[in-house]
Amino acid sequence: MTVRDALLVVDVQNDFCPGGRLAVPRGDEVVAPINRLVERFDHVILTQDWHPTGHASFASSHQGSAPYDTLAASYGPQTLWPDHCVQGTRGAEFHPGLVAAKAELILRKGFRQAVDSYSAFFENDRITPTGLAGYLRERGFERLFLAGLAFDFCVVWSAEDARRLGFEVIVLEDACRGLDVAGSMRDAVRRMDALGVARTSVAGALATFSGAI
Ligand code: VGL
Ligand code: ZN
Repeated sequence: MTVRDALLVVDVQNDFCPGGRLAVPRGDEVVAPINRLVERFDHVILTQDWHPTGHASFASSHQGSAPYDTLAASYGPQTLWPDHCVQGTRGAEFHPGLVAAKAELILRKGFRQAVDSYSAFFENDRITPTGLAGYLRERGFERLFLAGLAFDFCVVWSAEDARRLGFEVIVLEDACRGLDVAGSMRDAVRRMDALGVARTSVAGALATFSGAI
């Protein structure tokens, strides 16, 4: 590990864990490996899905729509979800087991009523930046390690954008879990491979840190 490395922990929130409103199967299993990573990294950034009530990504906001339907939003196709991660609710809080105290930045996303934001870098209109790229560049980070939920939505979208923005990206696969909606897991792996997003295990990454790099 070098001073140019940062750990980006994506959306480890109650609503994405079993019992939550948009539960990722076995989503809570990412907490233990992520805590091991947090202990080893000098720089930790967390993202938090953070929607207002009645957000445009909620199926409940569109009459006649059901969760997992696709809606034609002004900016393109948008999957509709159960209400989740509503600002200020327990579901939007980080999983209570996550060691969040060390984070130097908590980046909230999806707070604009009409636009969703899977990626930590750009909203789903693909134009509006969240400011994270500027933050990372100004701090001198060049290599990002990603973990969290959901592998096939917010993790892959963030990983792709990070690559396009010129960062080196390593996804820690066993510290992620996915939703697997209509082949989205396989699709996510393909998209990562196509952009040169590296995939490895937590143990594999930590082992390289013990050696000199
Ligand atoms: C996410 C769907 C809707 C995620 C967030 O964190 O992957 N997925 N909002
Ligand atoms: Zn969301």
